[in-house]
Amino acid sequence: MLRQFAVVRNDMIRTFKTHNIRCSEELSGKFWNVKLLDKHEGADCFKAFVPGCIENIPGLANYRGKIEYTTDFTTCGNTRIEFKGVSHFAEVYIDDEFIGNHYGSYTSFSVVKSALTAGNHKLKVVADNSFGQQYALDVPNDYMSYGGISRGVLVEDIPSVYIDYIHVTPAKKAGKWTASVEVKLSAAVTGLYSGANPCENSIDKSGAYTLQLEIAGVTQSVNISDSLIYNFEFDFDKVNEWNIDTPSLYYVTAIILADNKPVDDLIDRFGFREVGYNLKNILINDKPVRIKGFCRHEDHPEYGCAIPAAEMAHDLALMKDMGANSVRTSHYPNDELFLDMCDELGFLVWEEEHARGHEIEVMYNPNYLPQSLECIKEMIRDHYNHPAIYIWGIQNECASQHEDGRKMYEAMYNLIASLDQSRPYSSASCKFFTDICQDLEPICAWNIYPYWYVTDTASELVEGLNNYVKEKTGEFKPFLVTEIGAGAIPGFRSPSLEKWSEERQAKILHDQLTEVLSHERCIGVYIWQYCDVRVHEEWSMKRPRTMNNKGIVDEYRRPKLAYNTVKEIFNSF
Ligand code: ADA
Repeated sequence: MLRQFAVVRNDMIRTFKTHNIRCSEELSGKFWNVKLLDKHEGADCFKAFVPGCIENIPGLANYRGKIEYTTDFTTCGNTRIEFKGVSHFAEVYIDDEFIGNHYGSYTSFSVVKSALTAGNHKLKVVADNSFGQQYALDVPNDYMSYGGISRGVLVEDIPSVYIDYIHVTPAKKAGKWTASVEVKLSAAVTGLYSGANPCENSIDKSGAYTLQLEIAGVTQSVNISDSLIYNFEFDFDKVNEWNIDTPSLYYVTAIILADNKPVDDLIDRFGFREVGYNLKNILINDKPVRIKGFCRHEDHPEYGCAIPAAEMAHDLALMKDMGANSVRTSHYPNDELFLDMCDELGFLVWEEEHARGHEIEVMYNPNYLPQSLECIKEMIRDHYNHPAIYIWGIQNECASQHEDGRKMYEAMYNLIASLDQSRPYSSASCKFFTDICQDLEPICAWNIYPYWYVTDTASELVEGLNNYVKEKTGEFKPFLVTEIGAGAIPGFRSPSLEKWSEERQAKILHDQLTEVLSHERCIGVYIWQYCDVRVHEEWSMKRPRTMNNKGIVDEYRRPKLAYNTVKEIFNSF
């Protein structure tokens, strides 16, 4: 039995309503009860706002261990609870019954509990941000691995058969736009659903179920059988394309009707755009775009990785003010709310799965490849429809020089190619002249730091690495600089341009960006990085303030001298 009305309040989880029929409420956006389960100073139990990071609770900046969150919710029967991100391991209980667990801070998972009695029930989540072999992707790193329910939470009433996701693949054929749509259904069976455990329960065919799909005023229907996947093909006479200057968006709505009565729905959003590339540009609907972007961590001194919507919008405003047209989600899938904003602004996204700087010893952890593949599955399942995402990235600066590393890269690329044929993929490499994975990827990407880490000029590095790729693969390939930059301690001023001064950073960025964007075989550049971010103590001897200080703005988004330098250069190319 479903509630007679759809309560939809998820305004801080997506920038648009995802249901008109399914009763879906935000469980985040309020205080939950918290109990610390590992050693710490101060109180054991208190209330904490969700979403949030435990490290932003006074006195808990360095908490490592388990955190028990509890809250209650009301339902009428089959209940689905979706978590957009729990850092970085979650065990989920409903009325103290263990439902399942999930590893991975940056991708969503859901739990279903069927046939709950109408009324109030208890939800318990035990989050864990400790390090260990069982959490292969999280190590003390050059960014902060936070703890807590760091993204939104939704509670929903679902019927016995519900809509799991909708994937829309737009394509231009003979000058006309088409859309191939895949809708996946699932049965409301108790369990935890994730990349490794997708909702693949057989659905009950009793009753006349129909699946109705509507895009841009065109509607198609199909009878539901025992299949979980339904494919539709649409042709359109005239639509508005999604481009970076005119980012037109369309909704797609799927509805399940039982005996002609709507019992479930899902609304998602997409844009009519195709991604291409050549040796000079990324092509969006055949229009050339030179990438001018920033690498951005989800990090803020007051919010940790649980960045509120207003700050996400402010970050995008500053990046656009500096003349950027793209952001790289270094080094993990981002909050879907941020991606919605990028879609609406026409701000291109290189989105990447969770990995930074792992050598082969870390990659040999038996959990590493399975957990990386699961992150990729969940990233693409959740973010497939975002037109702003033009490329999927993997394995930032991991062991791409090693034969066993190559095997894992190949497995990840094969998975991406099986899930999404509409986008290219790549990996940001620092293995200069030793990388053996460049033949696996359609676009080659390099992290270079001329005038900061190395004395080579930017031109020499771009020329040399282009030639290396040609030598290894037999051809020049589209070449993207995925990181370039220098450090500056905010407020350290030095007329003699001492290293770590703001003047020195501005000078280095000027030279780096001018040379890279002047090179004919470079399709674009991402500055490392947008803002200063907190790093782990283990990095503090190389990171003054225990921060990565290569931001063009500091951690409070206050501009450094390089801000105007970047603005001048980005706006002159
Ligand atoms: C690498 C890495 C970044 C950051 C950067 C730096 O390129 O990909 O995450 O650590 O170095 O600041 O040195």
